[in-house]
Amino acid sequence: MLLSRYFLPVLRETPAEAQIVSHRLMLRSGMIKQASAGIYSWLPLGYRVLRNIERIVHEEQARAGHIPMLMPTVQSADLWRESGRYDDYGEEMLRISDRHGHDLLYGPTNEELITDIFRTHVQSYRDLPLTLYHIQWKFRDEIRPRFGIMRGREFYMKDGYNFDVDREAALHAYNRHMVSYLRTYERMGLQAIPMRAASGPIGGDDTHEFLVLADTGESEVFYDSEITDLKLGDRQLNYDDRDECAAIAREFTSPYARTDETHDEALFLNVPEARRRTSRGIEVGQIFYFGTKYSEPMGATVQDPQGRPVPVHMGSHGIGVSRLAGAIIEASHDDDGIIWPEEVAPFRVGIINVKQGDSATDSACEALYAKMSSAGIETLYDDREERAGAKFATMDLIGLPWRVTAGPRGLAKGKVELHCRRTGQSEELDLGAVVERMCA
Ligand code: P5A
Repeated sequence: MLLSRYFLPVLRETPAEAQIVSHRLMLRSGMIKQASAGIYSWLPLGYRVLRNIERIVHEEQARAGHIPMLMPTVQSADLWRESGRYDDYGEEMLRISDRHGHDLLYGPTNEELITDIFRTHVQSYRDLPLTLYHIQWKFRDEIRPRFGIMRGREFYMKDGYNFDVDREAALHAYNRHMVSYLRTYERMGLQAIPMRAASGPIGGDDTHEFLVLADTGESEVFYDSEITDLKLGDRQLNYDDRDECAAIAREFTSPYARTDETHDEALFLNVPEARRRTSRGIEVGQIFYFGTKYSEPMGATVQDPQGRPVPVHMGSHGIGVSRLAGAIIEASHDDDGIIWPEEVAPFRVGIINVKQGDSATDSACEALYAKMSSAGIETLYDDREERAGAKFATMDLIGLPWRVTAGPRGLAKGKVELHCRRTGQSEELDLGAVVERMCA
């Protein structure tokens, strides 16, 4: 992408309304713009990040055997009356009525809608296990939307729903989601710690939230520092293996880790004092097992092997896709701007032409840009008539992992500078070796 033709409305001033660093940096780097309270437009740079986060979520869901689909944002109130949640959900639900006077709502979550799809099409235990998911906008009329997209009213969520013949099978789905979520967050460069939590309006007793530690997080958390040493890494996983998933879930949930909602001081005191930590965290996901809470009132049954109708056991699993963009920035930035992990970066490489208008420099940059693009490397070429200093500041702010700087002095020797945003290290490189180096 040529920056001269892109839409990157970078702000020089720090917007006064932004209280936390991720919100400030998202506004300054032209990623988002508030449309109204808690509702945001994703400008081109932010949209690229959102798509990358979404892609990682899809890839990891596919690996776990979960099936993508798409449900609407607007739902009928009647389904929610069947489960009893239409009244229970309270003021967070945005209620709408259409021209015929039918009650509709903008979905805050989709347990009812998916249960209706299931009961219409699935009748036998032979069709189980089944896990369906989608990534779709949600609306919750939060009393205090804040921190930009971190606590929005409209936000983008991956929500998945498992259907299983009994509790055992459903608990495997729970563990499988836990493992696949750990992997999803690690790919985004995040450590998200599963913590025993409260289930709120979704229901059920078994639930874990995934928290990224950050001073600006909204939840107070209590944990054993040992848990921060755990990493899934590149273990080979068989998601169908119940014991393997259960063992990993046990490994990651054995050290004490709870949010303030479930914190138990007596249990916490069993953790050796030197390892006791109190901190804050950003909730980037939550998984639930709630058994037959929806299937029973809504009549979602399957025939068991003896031919008897039994309500299916269900759970639901959510990832805050839009919130993750902010959480990643909270976890990865410096005074100059964002430091994107490779997999979510809006572009992998930025090229800076320090002497725009100098024909030799221009043509070297253009040739490099063309070569990078044809090698499939997502590249943003700053070809604007701007001071070099301003170009560097913009690149640092938007946080691309790599920067190639080309100027007449280096090019006279056939050299450019390659700079790594994360380590801050630079090296001189032959112009002809850049693409190979980026593909290594
Ligand atoms: C699980 C999927 C659910 O809604 N039903 C379907 C279950 N869970 S949840 O914990 O309430 O939400 C899942 C994740 O969505 C993110 N999230 C938000 N992100 C931005 N702004 C909000 N107002 C907001 N509310 C929830 C969180 O990451 C949460 O873990």
